[in-house]
Amino acid sequence: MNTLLGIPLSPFVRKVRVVMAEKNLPYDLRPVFPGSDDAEFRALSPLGKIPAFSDERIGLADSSVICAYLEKSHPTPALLPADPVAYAHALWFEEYADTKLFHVCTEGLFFERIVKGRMRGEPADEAKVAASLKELPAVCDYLEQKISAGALGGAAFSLGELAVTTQFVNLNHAGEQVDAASFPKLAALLQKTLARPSFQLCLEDEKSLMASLG
Ligand SMILES: N[C@@H](CCC(=O)N[C@@H](CS)C(=O)NCC(=O)O)C(=O)O
Repeated sequence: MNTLLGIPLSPFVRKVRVVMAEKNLPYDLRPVFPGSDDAEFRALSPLGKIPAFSDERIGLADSSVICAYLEKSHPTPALLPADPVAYAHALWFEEYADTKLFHVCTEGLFFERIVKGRMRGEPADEAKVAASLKELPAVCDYLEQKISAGALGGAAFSLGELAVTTQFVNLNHAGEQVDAASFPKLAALLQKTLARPSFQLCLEDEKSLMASLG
């Protein structure tokens, strides 16, 4: 049985959940917070980061490693294209999302406003929030250009679009939206991706979680 350890509001946990939904793989979701000292979690994730994953063959940490494993072990439908250029683009946008978008959308906005502000009742670091909001247009502009160039948002849905979109979900949870007037292609890509049943399943769960935070 596939077991995923983590909490649904994490963009990296969502990334793996969407991959498993796209590939129609059943799994148990075990709620584990980042940094938990749960022994089974620590054995799978020595860095203490979520998600962690196990099945009957292997235990793993890191969403990119887990997604790569799922792609090899369950190749259909493919989320990494066969064409070398499209393959490299998908991997690059996964990397860009996991680093730059994570920094702006999740660490800078979601963590400050939701994790600190609403879950922990601590004041948000407003300087960090302001710096992330300042960085956001340049990040959106970069993605808009890449969509125009055909590197992102092509006909076949890939891990690239998936990884980008999961970070923007955290931006939305933090009360911000992509400016559709300035970045119409990016806004359309996100809207199309979020409408997929795989994302909708996650968003349904997350709606009640966000509402429970008050
Ligand atoms: N590269 C990792 C990043 C995972 C990650 O940073 N997860 C966050 C939660 S969204 C975490 O567990 N943070 C705890 C920490 O950094 O100690 C992945 O793709 O899974």
